Parts: sequence; structure tokens; C-alpha cells
Amino acid sequence: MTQSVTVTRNGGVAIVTLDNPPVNAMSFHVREPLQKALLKLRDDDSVEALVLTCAGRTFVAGADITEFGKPVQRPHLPDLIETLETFEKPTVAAIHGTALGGGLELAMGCHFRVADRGAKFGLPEVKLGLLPGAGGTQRLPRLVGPSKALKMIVSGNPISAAEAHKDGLVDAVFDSDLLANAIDFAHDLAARGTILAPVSVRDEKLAAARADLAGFDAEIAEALKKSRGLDAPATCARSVRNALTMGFGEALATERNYFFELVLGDQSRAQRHLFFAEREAAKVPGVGKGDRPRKIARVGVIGAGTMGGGISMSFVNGGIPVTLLEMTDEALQRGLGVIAKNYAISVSRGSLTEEAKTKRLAMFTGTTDYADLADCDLIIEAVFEEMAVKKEVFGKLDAVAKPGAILASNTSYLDVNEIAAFTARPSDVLGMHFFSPANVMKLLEIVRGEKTAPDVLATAIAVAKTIGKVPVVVGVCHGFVGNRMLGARGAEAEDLLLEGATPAQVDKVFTDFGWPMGTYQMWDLAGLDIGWRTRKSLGKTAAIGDALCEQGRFGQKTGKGFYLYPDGRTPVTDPEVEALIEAKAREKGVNRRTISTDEIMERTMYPMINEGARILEEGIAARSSDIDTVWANGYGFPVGQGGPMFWAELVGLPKIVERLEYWHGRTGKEVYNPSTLLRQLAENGAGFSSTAKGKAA
Ligand code: T1G
Repeated sequence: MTQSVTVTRNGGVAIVTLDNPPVNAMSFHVREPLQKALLKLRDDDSVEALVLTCAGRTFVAGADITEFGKPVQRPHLPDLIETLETFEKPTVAAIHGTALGGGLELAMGCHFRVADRGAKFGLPEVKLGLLPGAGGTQRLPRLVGPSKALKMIVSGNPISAAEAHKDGLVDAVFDSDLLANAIDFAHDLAARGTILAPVSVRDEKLAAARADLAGFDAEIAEALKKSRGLDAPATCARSVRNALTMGFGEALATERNYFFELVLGDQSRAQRHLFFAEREAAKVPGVGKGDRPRKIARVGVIGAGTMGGGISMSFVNGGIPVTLLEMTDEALQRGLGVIAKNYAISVSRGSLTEEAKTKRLAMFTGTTDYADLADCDLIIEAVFEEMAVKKEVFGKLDAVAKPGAILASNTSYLDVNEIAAFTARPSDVLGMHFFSPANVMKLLEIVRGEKTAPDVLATAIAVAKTIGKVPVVVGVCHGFVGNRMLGARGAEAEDLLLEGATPAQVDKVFTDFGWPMGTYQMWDLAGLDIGWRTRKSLGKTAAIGDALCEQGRFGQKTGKGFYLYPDGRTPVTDPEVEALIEAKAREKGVNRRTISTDEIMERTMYPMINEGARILEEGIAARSSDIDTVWANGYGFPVGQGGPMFWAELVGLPKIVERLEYWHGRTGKEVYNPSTLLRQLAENGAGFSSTAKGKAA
């Protein structure tokens, strides 16, 4: 047997162990020897039962995603599952870690499934723009019922072993000695001559939904509410529904056809790109396996405002206690009160138990005394965005923090090198830029200072993963990666309105593309007064934005900005704003005209791509897929479009350069001046990923 598949015996029970580090993906070099082993064992009369298990940290985590888009070599995963279903002796999957995608589908080809208490089960294919393509949409409904299967497959979220056991996906759960218990379980099945029924013939759980297709269709409509612009969720739902209206064989073949339609599509390619891009981002040039992360047992957070509170919750939610410091006890208590309220809301929504809330609140220590930070391994400041304030805070931190403590700034655009220079330990200083709400948003921009030590970066990446964030290491510049490109995307927002567009028209182009909202709605949400204050400090003006602020129209928080918010949240167009825009255009002698969707895309998305190319040129981002990871996890870039740089390659870099040159010629604005890198790639017919130091698939 190859090392990927080994067969051992325990009396009449054959144990088949798969070993394909790191996650036992069902690569071809596993599938081929496994099929051979199964066929041999099936026909071996000395074998009374079979246990299928995995070496390493997890059961099979799915098909091998790197094989998608390439010719698939037989045996296919469905072939293996079909072989398992022809066994006339008990087959038992012994599951630890995560049985995901094709891994769970393989396990459902067995008669029984037993699991370790900590195991998880899921069909996350939808997150890759796919659907379970090896029988998952047909076998899962037969084990847990169509309603639960629909929710699991359309969301792609895993469930625990306890839930899987309750729902009938798993037949037994063990607190320890999984394999020994699985072997006993198999011996017992054989000894009792258990009547065997492959999952594919068990229809009892489908009956109720078959009798009420209209009811199930209502469940499908509910499940698809959030899947704006993506094809896979609806395809998943349709395939699960086929279990109710087709025979097993026909529905299985139909599922396979759906799979091949999706796997060859741009959306799945985009989502698979982001899957690997996110993992690639954690591989930082100059940070090697020898740079061991420092232990982070306690975190200090300076500032209990919106950001400081959210950051603190992120660490506590990840199991790391926090010392939260504010200038006054009143501000501290206010911050702790907001945190307690946030947890109470989670309890009321059922996403957190009362017990967990109490446990988490006990992990906060409040103080107004810097000396109380002396035992913190990492201290993050989330104070006012002014360098003078940062200087004062880092000076104090340098005095009280223990040797080896890491000092991080949550600044969203200030110079981290300048901040590091406020201390005597610049190699222990970096930026950790969270996105609001910090306890929800996944992205964490880790800002690498000139002197930041490699093990400090390794620590920030490791602790980011511990608290469920997606880390991307970025260089020092104004706005780093995300906000710098956001500025470019919005640079023409005022002139588009003056020249003839309306806020609603522009924002609709954005939401039709798949953004959660458009520029003007986003500015209303953030507060127009923020930009107004910044422009005044820089001596800049924005005709429309300034006029709105002078009228006290700061956006959602004042009930009106570019839009009206009669219910406090939903934007409604305001004729007064359109009149204001027309008046400003007249003042400036701008002749308004019809603005097309293409023009709006070219004057927002293309400057953003151009800025991304400049960021690559300057080494602020190590690879184009890091930029895609920033945008997918920090700004709601539609995952079906793969991120700005991936999408740009779909559009075609030569076309983008040609249109940038047109607008540069027409407006003379630097934001349209094609970067050298973009021009070079377009001329050479190359893509951004050719520039990367580390490549995503
Ligand atoms: N195929 C190939 N490589 C994979 C992989 C997979 N399925 N899963 C992980 N890797 C690589 C990953 O790129 C990284 O590589 C390393 O393993 C460790 O991963 C037919 C069609 C299992 C929860 O979607 O969710 O089955 O960076 O850093 O944080 O119906 O990996 O080390 O070079 O994520 O401990 C369905 C995807 C596939 C599960 C572990 N399955 N994987 O998380 O490690 S489609 C999935 C995960 C399918 C069938 C369909 C996670 C994990 P490198 P990691 P982790």
C-alpha cells in the first residue's frame, strides 16, 4: 500500500487509514490506492467489518481544491463512495477534526459514522462557489432531513459532533479513544448481524417535505435571502430540492452536472482564488518558520471607545484576557458598559449563552493606571488619530511595558515608523489596523515598520488567527492598502455628481456589482463630518460634501446626508440634494450630461485598480492576492468577483490602461495616470499575479 492509504486488521475488522497531510484532502494519490483497497476488502470473506479513519489532525477535509479546473483523474470521489455503498458488511467512518465537503460525503458513503466529541461536520462547498458534488445534496437530507440539510449546504457552516449526533448524521460520539471505540463499534455490528441500509436508500426523513413542497420552497426562499449575486447558493438549494422530486440516481447525476457547471465558472474561480489568497497572505517575505511567535497570554488595550471596545472583545472572544485602560473611570465604565450591552444582545439573539457571557465579562480588567499594563504581552492603542496623542501614549507604554511586550497602534493611516520612534524598542512596534466593528470584521492589516522584528510579525499573524481574524501584512504609507485604494475609488465621487450623475444612480452601479452599498451611502454611514474635518485640516474643499455639512447633514446619524433616513437606516433619495448638486454645477459652470454605467465603473473601479498597482510597485503589499484578501475581508468586495486585482485581470489590463489614459487625457487627474507596473503588465499581456513574491493558486 502507498503511504497515503494503509490497511491493518483487528480480528475481522479491517482498518483503512488515510494519510495525506495537512488535511487529508482526497487527492488522486489517495483516491487511487483507496479504491484498490476497498475493492479488495469488499471481496475478502475474512473481513467482517471496515473502519475508515485518518492519520494526522483531521478526517478528510474535502476534495483537493488544487485539482479543480484540471482534468479529473479516475477514480472520482463518487466512484469511491459507490464502492463503499456496495459493501455487504458494516462500514464505519471514524471522524476527528473536521469532516468537510468530500470528506463528509465519503463518510456518508459508509453505513455508520462515529466521532470524537470535538469533531465538526460541514459541506462548505458553497463558500468556494460550488455545491457538494459527490452526493452530499442527496445523502445529507436522508440523514438529517431536508430542512437541516438545506441550511447546512446553503450556509456552508459546520456543526458540532453533538449536533450531528442529535440530528442523525452521526451514530455515536466518544470522549476519547476514537479508533478503539470505532473498532469495538464495528465488531459489535458484525457480531449482531446488523441489517445494513446504504444512506442512499433511506428515504424516511424525506417524506414530510415531499408532502409539502410549497413549504420547502418557502424555506429555500428564506435560506437564499443573503446570497446576493452568487449562483452557487441557489444551485445548492435546487439540488437538495431534487432529493424530494427525483429518484436517487437521477438526482445524483443532476448534482454532478450542476457541479461541473459551477466549477468552470468565474464565480467559483474567484472564490477559490480568495480561499488560497487568504492563506498565502499569512506567508510573509522575511518571516520564516524559525521566527517563532511570542506567547500572548494577556493583551492590553488603550482606549475603551468604539474601536478599543471592539478590539478588546475580539481578544476575549478568542480566549485571551484583556486589561482595558481609559483616561478616566467614567470613560472606562462607559466602555465596559457598551461591551456588556453587546454581549447581552448576543445572548438575546441566542448566539451566546448566559454562562459564556459571564465568563467573557470576567476576562476584562479595567484600569486608569498604565502601571497595570506591566504584565501584558501585547498592548494595542486605539486612541485619537493624532500623532501628538500617539507620541504621549507610546512614551508611557515604553516606560511600563515589560521587556518583550509588543506595542501596536490601531492607527488607520498614520506613519508607524514615526510612532515606533517614540519608543526605545522600535523592533517590538507595529500597526494592527482593525476594521469597525472590530469584534465583527475579519480583516486585520498588520503594518510592518522598517524596524519591526520578524518574530513580532509572526506573533501578530498567529494571534490574529487565534482571534479569528484574517491577517494581511502591509507596508507604511498613507492609508496602507485598503483605505489608500478606497480613497482612489472615491476620488471622482464629487465630479461624477457635478457632471450629471445622482448619488442613487452611482450607488446602484455599486450594488449591482455586488458591493453591500455604494460610496455615498457608505459616507453617510461613516459620517460626512469626518471627511469635512479632514478636508478643512488640509485646506481642501468638496463643493457638495462641504455644502451638506454646512447644513448639518452629516449622514445617517443626523437623519440626512446624501440621502434621507426616515427610519434611521434606509436611504431615500432627497430632491433637495439633487437641487443642491445642480446649483453647485451651475456655480462651477459645469454642463451636466447623462453619465453611463460604464463611465461610473471606469471612474471609480479603475482608479482603485491603478492605486493597487502602485501599492504593488512600492512593495506596500507583497502580492496582488494580498490586496484581494484585504478587500474581500475588510470592505465587502463581492467574493464572486475575487477581489479588485483578480477582477481587473478578468476585465483585461490593456482595456483598463486604455480607459485610464482616456480619462487622464480628458481630466489631467493623477488618479487616472496609469502606474508603470500596470502599463508594463498590459503591454506584456501579463497579469498581476506574475508580479507576486508568493503566489495564490
Ligand atoms: N484542498 C487542498 N488544499 C487544502 C484544502 C483542500 N480541500 N483544505 C486546506 N488545504 C490546504 C490549505 O491551502 C493550507 O495549505 C493547508 O491545507 C492548511 O489549511 C467534491 C467539491 C480544513 C478547516 O472547503 O476549511 O470537497 O497554506 O491553513 O486553518 O463535494 O483548511 O499550508 O500550503 O486552512 O487548520 C471542500 C477547506 C472542498 C475545506 C483547516 N472542503 N479547508 O483549517 O488550515 S471542495 C473545504 C478548510 C469539495 C466535494 C467538494 C481548512 C480546514 P498551505 P488551513 P486550518
